[in-house]
Amino acid sequence: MKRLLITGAAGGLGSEMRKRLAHLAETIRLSDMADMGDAAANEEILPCDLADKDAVEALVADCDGIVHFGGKSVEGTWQVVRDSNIEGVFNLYEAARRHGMPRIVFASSNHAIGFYRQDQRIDNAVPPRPDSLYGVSKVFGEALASMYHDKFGQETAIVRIGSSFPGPADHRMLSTWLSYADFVRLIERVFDVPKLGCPIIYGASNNASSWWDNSNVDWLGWRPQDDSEQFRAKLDAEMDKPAADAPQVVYQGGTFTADGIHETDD
Ligand code: NAI
Ligand code: 15L
Repeated sequence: MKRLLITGAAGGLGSEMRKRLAHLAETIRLSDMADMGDAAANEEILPCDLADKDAVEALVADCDGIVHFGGKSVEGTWQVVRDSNIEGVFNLYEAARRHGMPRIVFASSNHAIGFYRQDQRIDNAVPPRPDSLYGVSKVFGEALASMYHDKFGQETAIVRIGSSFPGPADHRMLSTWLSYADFVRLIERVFDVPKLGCPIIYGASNNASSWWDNSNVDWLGWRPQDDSEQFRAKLDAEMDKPAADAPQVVYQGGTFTADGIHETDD
């Protein structure tokens, strides 16, 4: 690609992928509303609030691919979730429609299906069961991507990311963990395949205790290689196991299922 846009570039995943995706394009365009530091030789930095339609239009112009990480990444007030994850995603897809429909990786979340139980194995055809306003906003993003594909041919990889951090922070994440290396392998496949369409992909490593079945997207050729089991003994030693009826061990979305509606910003 000539130019790849990464939104949310100041965040945890964005700052990691900024380093790891540099080989995918001649120029990496980085955007966030938080500070992203200085641009490296192959980078351009364009600060932007995703809720600002005109700014997003300019952001997307001249891009051949987009990795969309920007937005509220946990539960928040409706106003914040709406501005970043509803208005923001709409602005992004409208800008993409007007600028050549670059292929998009949409960072959806396991919280779009968080109310499935951990004793259920689910594939990408199950109805959404969001566990929070945040999860509802990701369901909206998935639906918007689907509509732009059916109506205009816009291609998107909808990635229901589990937990993408250096390692699992608790026992639940042994099932949901997505290593950075496996995420890079997935993004490489998304931009490599001749025809993408608009698949939903569970973003998890090759974890022995996974709840998610990606067999419907085998054709993509993504083969995650890491397994969270390497972290189990350390977690066992460091943490008490929660009670058998605690949300962390009942629902796939963990504690998000037990969180109330946020009326004020933290
Ligand atoms: P993060 O919170 O570290 O990064 C999100 C970035 O988006 C922040 O730098 C923030 O400033 C920016 N942002 C928020 N609202 C914005 C707005 N209105 N305009 C411009 N920028 C805005 O989150 P993280 O962990 O890096 O996640 C990235 C994406 O992946 C998010 O969309 C999140 O929902 C999704 N995701 C991440 C998971 C993970 O395990 N890290 C799991 C599931 C989904
Ligand atoms: C998410 O959607 C969040 O962005 C991330 O911070 C984690 O909470 C992750 O899900 C998770 O479920 O572990």
